[in-house]
Amino acid sequence: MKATMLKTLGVSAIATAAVFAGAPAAAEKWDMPMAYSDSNFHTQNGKAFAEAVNVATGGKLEIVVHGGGSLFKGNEIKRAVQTGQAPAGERLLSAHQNESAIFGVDSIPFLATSFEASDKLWQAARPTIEKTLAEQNLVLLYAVPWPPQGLYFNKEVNSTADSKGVKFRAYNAATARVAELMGMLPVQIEAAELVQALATGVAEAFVSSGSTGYDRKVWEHLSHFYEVNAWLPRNYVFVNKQAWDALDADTQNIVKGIAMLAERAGTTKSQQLSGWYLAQLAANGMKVQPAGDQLRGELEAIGATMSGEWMEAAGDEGKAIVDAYKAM
Ligand code: PCA
Repeated sequence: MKATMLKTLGVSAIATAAVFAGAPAAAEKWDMPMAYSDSNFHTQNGKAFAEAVNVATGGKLEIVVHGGGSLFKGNEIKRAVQTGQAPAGERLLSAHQNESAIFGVDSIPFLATSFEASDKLWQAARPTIEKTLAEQNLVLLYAVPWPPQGLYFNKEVNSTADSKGVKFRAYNAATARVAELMGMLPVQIEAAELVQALATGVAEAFVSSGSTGYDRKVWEHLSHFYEVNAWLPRNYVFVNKQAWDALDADTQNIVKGIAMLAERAGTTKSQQLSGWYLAQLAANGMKVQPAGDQLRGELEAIGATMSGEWMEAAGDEGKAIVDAYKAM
């Protein structure tokens, strides 16, 4: 880390000096679509990352963030980057669980339920995720966890008997499965469309962090948030392989160094804001509380079922990640 940072700083000083000396910099511009709103902390962190790259490369690589699904919608971003329509992008990692179970490693209920555990799980999973993405023409830069996931409802829910038949907004295969196992009716909806879905009754409940509830002001439609701390899913930032290979080695080193800092900075921010988001939900009239014993017990049973299903789907690679994580 230290050596990389020194190298990064050294390279950045040289790059800046070259610009001031009027050396021609072959400028590269990367559009970077992101799915979540401009005010969201992931998007803010992505913008800080882009800005740092712009500065450190002396404008040689300019990254321009497009938040809120404005350039490509959340569910289009990965394909756009794979095919080179966008050189870089950010997406919820577990949204690709239907392509490969490995991508869902961060959405196994109750496997890693704190920031510390999430860091360890990511450390254990990262090489495999990196390899899987490389097979898909993608280079992984960094990943940042959302705060822990809990349940949003428009009524008091003390057990799965209370949630039967509820229309539930899912953001990946795991959240759709949670809904099914709770007797609810899952529908896949991007955060960008969440408010509309709640307003029109397409969805009446969902699972997410306090962050998304706050960003989308869901207190206008929902009344209860149950803290479950079920998992901490990650957003990840990635680059098209050809776009990456077109950068010179110095620029690649700068980007990698700043990506490491962005991963740390984003994770710290997520943790710092975690309690604040819940306080905001409460301040805006929501009842924020831990899931009751009955509901909690039922969710843990659902979690055990889903862990088994994931282990089976992810095979030896998945088992190796979970073993490595548990040994940490
Ligand atoms: N917010 C994202 C994913 C996880 C989270 O906390 C969402 O609801 O889309």
